[in-house]
Amino acid sequence: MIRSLLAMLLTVGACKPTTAPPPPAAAPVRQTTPAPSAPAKPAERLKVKVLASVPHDTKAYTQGLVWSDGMLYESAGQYRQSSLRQVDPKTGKVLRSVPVPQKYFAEGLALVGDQLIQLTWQEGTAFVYDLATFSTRNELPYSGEGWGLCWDGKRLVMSDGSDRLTFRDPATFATTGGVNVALDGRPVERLNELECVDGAVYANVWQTDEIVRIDPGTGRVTAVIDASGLLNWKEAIQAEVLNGIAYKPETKTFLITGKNWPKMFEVVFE
Ligand SMILES: [Ca+2]
Repeated sequence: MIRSLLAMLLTVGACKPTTAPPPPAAAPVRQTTPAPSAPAKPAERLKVKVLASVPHDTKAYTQGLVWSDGMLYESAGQYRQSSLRQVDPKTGKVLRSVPVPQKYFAEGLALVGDQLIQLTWQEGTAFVYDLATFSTRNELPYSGEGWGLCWDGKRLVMSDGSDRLTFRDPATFATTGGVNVALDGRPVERLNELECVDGAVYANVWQTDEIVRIDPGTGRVTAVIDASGLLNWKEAIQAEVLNGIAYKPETKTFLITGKNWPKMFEVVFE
């Protein structure tokens, strides 16, 4: 029995090919270590194309600008002059204005549902207003400076004058994350007024005529928009810096202005 089994195994063994089968055609060499990351695509360089202009209150030291349902909402700064305004975008006329208490310097503005949230510069207080009545509903504390604010549908995005964007819960104002902003690897400081648009964040860069478009997932600046030359020299003498971006989803256009500017501009970036 054992002998016959052995004989059978030997026979099977003898049937095996004596040489190994040829290797399959050589497969392309796969890198086992990650390739060096490709250099990030350089930021786009865009310009502003003006479609229309309307008057803007030169008394408004614009710190926040928001579009909603055919109306503009504006936060104006400076101590003893700060206010929350509703502005007719067709005429620039201020339809409503409520003063902010004198000890506060109002800053960025965002609309969350039926509430407007207004930052203050160094006072660590965000005012929450009822959109319909402009009455103050709440005050939310935070630490650090307040500059720009926008709402991306899920979270507030806030700037503080540095290269940092902080994400916040709209109900509690608690920090939920953040990102540092860089253009071609270099930090972009002095991020000011913000606008959240389709997953991107647009930011004025304080004391420049530039607006940057930021990927808030990585902090990378994906576009630099040159918004210089909007005012003529006579207008520019009286005006402070460019600040204020609002997006009109109906027309996919932007409204931009500046602190104490005599005009607002409806524009596209291209
Ligand atoms: Ca804005």
